[in-house]
Amino acid sequence: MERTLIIIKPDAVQRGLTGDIIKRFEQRGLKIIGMKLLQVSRELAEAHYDAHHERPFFAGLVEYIISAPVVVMALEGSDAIAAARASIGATKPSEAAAGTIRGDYGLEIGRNLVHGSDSVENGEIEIANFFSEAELCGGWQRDVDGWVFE
Ligand code: DAT
Ligand code: MG
Repeated sequence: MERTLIIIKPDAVQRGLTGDIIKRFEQRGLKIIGMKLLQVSRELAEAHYDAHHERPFFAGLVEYIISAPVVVMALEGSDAIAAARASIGATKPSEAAAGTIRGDYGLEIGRNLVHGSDSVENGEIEIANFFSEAELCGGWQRDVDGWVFE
């Protein structure tokens, strides 16, 4: 089982898309093991996007992610990293396939609605950055698991 960190970004929360976005991951079969609404601090935003520190868009990216509350989710499932990123769509929403979150709701790269971890290792790191162990329900048995996972 893999784990991925999903961030429903400020634009999606402000636009009232939170419920629809959660629903897409849920109906895909990914299991929610942590979820909360929070205002991201500048320190946490800079740590989360540290890989992009040298990029020209870094400052704007940090301002965007701290501009309003976000909903963060830790999701678990087989191939959770790839499955979640496929549901999210291409980084640039104008190029994202219809049917993906970005392809259905976005146009611009700086308003691309959702984050999903890009590797198993980063998923674990990012979840630990956003959630304490006590906030995660890691071992919970979902009654439909046998109908989603082989
Ligand atoms: P993704 O969010 O699809 O994993 P990423 O990790 O490459 O994409 O970049 C993180 C975020 O940074 C992305 O969601 C939007 C922003 N970003 C990436 N490339 C950008 C660019 N060329 N111009 C402006 N913002 C960019
Ligand atoms: Mg990324």
